[in-house]
Parts: sequence; structure tokens; C-alpha cells
Amino acid sequence: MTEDIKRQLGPEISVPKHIAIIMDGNGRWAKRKGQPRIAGHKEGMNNVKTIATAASHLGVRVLSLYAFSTENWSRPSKEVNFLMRLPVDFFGTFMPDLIKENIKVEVTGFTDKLPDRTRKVVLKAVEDTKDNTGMILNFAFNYGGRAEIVNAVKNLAIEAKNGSIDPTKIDDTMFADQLLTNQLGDLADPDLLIRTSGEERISNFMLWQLAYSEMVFDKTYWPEYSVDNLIEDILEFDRRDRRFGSV
Ligand code: V07
Repeated sequence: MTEDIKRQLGPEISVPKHIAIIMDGNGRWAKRKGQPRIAGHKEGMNNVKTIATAASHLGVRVLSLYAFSTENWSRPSKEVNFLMRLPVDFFGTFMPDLIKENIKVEVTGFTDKLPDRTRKVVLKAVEDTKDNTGMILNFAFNYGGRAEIVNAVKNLAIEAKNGSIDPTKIDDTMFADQLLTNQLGDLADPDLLIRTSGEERISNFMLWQLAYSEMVFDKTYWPEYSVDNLIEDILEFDRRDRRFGSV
């Protein structure tokens, strides 16, 4: 299985260590089929399983998925409630595969603001997979790039005020240590950002971390984004990487 998918990519292709995905187009996919938005979210969740497994087999080290932004709370409460149950559903059906695949779950976001049941399920999955040594499946969940930066500034200001750091010594590394991605260490910055559905914006996702990332905008709606689409986007990354490497 692993070898099959790797063969599809070819031996000399450079696979990004960290891929981040903005999984856009779920609502439009459902609308096109005459179905409610939540049907799109559900299908999108099932596709997370497919793409995470493929990424793991391709040798990706970190897969970051933008599942829920700090701005998404303003959606209709029925939709928000449905979204907050998706992690429960996801781990309820996918946990055995995550264990089998040796995938480690992590979360980037303000998890303290999540509903109790959702927070518990997510933190349990993080705990249950903490010793896995394979790909990190990192859910950006209740995440916002500006809020993350403001939070980092606040922490540094508090430490400067109480004298535990010298504010004139603040540098990139000290700043990055205060970001929500600090648990990813030297893999915190995505090599490749993919956004599906044809939109070409970063929408408050990993503002600091995307400073040097390649960006690929794929026209496919997320529920239909396939392993072949992922391979195409990795090949596009590889072509750009080669150009960059040759100068
Ligand atoms: C969500 C499915 C994917 C497309 C984007 C919108 C809907 C998986 C999760 C998830 C989140 C945290 C976690 C485990 C799974 C998820 C939300 C929405 C809010 F620990 N998919 N998915 N969460 N969608």
C-alpha cells in the first residue's frame, strides 16, 4: 500500500515535510448537489480520513488541517453545533486506523474555548496517540492567525513586565516559542499550503508560519479532493522547489 502510493509519485520527487490545507468548498459542494451545508461538512470529514492516510503513506511528517477558525463561531448556531460534533464522529470511526497508521494527533488552537464534550474528545485523542512516531495530524481547531500573534505578544509583554525576560532580547525564535504551533518544533512552518475550491486567500491561517511557504490553489471542492489531486499538488511543489534549488 505505502509502496504503491509512493511509486505513483516517483522516486526523485521531494515531498514537503509539512503540508497545510485549507479545506474549502464543502458548502458549495453540498449546494451543487441540492443538499444542506452540513452534508458537505460530513463528506468533508470523511475525506480527511482519506487524505490523512495518503499523506502518511507518502512520507509527509506534518499535515495541518484548518478545521475551524475563530471567525466560524459567527455561523448559524445549528451549523456550529454540527461542526463541534464532527471530532467526536471522526475519532469514533477513525481512531483504530490512526493507531494502525502510527499517526499522532495534535491540535493548534484555543482549545479552552471549545464545548466540554468536544474538548474532551480531542484532548483524549491527543493523549491516546502521544507515543505514536509517524505523521503528525495537526488540527487547526478554533484557530486564528491574528489572535495567535496577539496572544504571543501578550505573553511576552507579561514576561517582560515581571522581569523574567529582557524585552530587548526578543527575536524570531522567542516569538515562535509563544505561538500555538510551538509543539511542532522545527516542523512548525508549512513547506506547502494547499487551498481547495479555487479561492486564493490565506484567510487568517498560520500568518507567521506561512512566511516562506509555497502556495498551491486547487480548484477541486474539498469533499472531492482526491489522492490524485494531492499528488498533483505535491508535483507542483516539487517543480517549484527544483527551480528554486537550481539558482
Ligand atoms: C470538520 C470536515 C473537513 C472540512 C472542513 C469543515 C468540516 C475533521 C475535524 C476534526 C477536528 C478536530 C479533531 C478531529 C477532527 C473537523 C470541524 C470540521 C470543526 F481533533 N473534520 N472537521 N472539525 N469538517
